[in-house]
Amino acid sequence: MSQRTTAYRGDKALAELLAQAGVALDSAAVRALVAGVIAAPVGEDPACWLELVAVKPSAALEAQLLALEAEMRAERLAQAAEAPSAPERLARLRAELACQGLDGFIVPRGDEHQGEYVPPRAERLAWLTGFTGSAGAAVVLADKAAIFVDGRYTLQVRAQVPGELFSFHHLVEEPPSTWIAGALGKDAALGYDPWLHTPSERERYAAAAAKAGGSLVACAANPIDAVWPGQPPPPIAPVVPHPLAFAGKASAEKRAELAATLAAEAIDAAVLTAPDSIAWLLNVRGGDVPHTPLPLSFALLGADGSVELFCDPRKLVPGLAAQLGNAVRVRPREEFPSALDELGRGKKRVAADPASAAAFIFDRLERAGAEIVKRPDPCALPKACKNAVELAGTRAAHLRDGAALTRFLAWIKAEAPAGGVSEVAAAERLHRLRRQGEHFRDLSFSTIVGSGPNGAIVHYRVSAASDRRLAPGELFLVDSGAQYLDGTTDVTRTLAIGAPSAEMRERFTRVLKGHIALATVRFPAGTSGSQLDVLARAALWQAGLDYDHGTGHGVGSYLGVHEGPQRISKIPNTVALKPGMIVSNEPGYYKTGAYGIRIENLVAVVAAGGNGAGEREMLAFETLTLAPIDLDLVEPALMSGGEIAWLDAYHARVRGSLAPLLDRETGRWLEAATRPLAG
Ligand SMILES: [Mn+2]
Repeated sequence: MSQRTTAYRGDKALAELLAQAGVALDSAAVRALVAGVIAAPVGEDPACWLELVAVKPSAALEAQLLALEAEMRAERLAQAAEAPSAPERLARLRAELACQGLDGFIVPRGDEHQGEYVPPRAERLAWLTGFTGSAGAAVVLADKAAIFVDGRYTLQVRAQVPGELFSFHHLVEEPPSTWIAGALGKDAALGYDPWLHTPSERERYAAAAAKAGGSLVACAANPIDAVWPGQPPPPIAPVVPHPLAFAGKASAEKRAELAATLAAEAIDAAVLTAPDSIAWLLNVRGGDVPHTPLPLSFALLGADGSVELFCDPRKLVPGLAAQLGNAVRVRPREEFPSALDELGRGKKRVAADPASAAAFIFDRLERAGAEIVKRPDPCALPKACKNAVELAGTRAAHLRDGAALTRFLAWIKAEAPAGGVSEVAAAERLHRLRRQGEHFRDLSFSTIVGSGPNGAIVHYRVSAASDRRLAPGELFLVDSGAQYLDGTTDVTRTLAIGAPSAEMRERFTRVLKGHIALATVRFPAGTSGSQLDVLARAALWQAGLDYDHGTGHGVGSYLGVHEGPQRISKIPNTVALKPGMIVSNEPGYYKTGAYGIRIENLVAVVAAGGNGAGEREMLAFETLTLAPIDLDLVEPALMSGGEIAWLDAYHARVRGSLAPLLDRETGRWLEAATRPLAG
């Protein structure tokens, strides 16, 4: 027990304090609220939720609320320790399925928003199987069960999931639909939760079930929820305004512009299911999932620019509803299905995005009589094209982020060769350095620090078990980023610890050549990221090398570190790169069992300028990220004069921009680390 923590004095004492403060909630309501609070991630300000109870709680009330929270967290841990065993969990699910007349059930890793991060409540796959990876699925039948993960998680799934209960399969090479087609019995009913699948996923499963002679059946309620004792409630993190000083455009203006596009297509309403779209449209931010300031919610945008926001009203900080204005009506999340019915009864034309909206929504609209228009989320493209204020914000955020990263890199280069730095210690130090920056709110994902062979594992996450010390002669890869109020960052640097081998220098330089080719390209308006992807790979291809991940993803403005609709990838993508879009430029090279290399900067799409004689509108990239690229790994003989000039100019810019933010010692280190290669 920390000495600062007061003991909880009981519900009666709390009720008295609440009454004294004029708070309308009773202690049972406060307990329900706290249950939601502890089902959300702990942010930089762990006490921020107190505002949801009282604007200015007395010291005594504050202490009791925090004591209650601590007590409930401890209870939750104790409960988790007493969770039923894996065979018991599977047996309970099978019994529940039998009760519902089902012969099987599909358990995806996902929530109602099909997002990358999910709240604890939606971690059904982890609860059932023990597998905690970020992607995967399981299928449970009466007599067998299977779990599907991709190449990242082949080892992890075997360590976490009992092989006698689940067979292991590759998510892509042997997907659940293939397994279902072979394993489901004739006339069997395979259940699924229509909130957790898009219509196209559902079609794939339905076809697989039909192939086996069975059928796919929508469950009215998720059967896992029925057998999961102590399943966390939906998360409650404060939804706060995102000030105009950072957002750059008022919500009313965004809504009016989108409304005009809907009206032009004779669409009455658009269903918004992506919380980042809703956050952007309403200029609000939340904290319901890790590393992305999302308010989990749904919304309906009307062709008149009005919005119905389906969100737990307890999450809204005082005054937010007033700030949203009369055109934004907050309704409880539970009323969302009936609002879809209302649209159907009115025979409305309703837009929904088949790539991200749940099958439930399409079914409900259709059944109620709505005319469904399948189109991309109307917020996705305008959200991706940052306005001038957002771009100025991200530039400012990148200065702070670059200074923190540079202090970190100087430290690693000095300390690691002696063998005194572990991956975990490195990640913690970088977090501490970033936290000192103005407007810091969170990391934008959990830091990837990979030394030696760990660097070759593309989505490596360090754990106590895998932690290793950085050693001379190895490469060290650090992929990290932060959420600042004015921008989201994502940057990867690869460092030589001690002296690198000639092969490491050669491979690194090829990755760098790809990075520079993409950073310096000029391209006509209308070009998509897929058309540019080859630039980042050509120098590797020449040597018979490649990397198995995308080259660039969109990045939000104090929102998701991964966002669409644009991307730079081998996978076809027809979305044109437009001015204001932020994408990553992150080619890499990975030698299994030995080392990994990645060089990642964020870039913004800008008008190319200059070249007035040109006939076409040309675009280019402005590099946003400011941090030195390790010259110990650069082989100048492999580079053209133009490439060397780019690197020198970039380093001069890094030095000039960051020097005023650095202490003298780090400044001196940066001076040397960014010395020009051209004489
Ligand atoms: Mn990235």
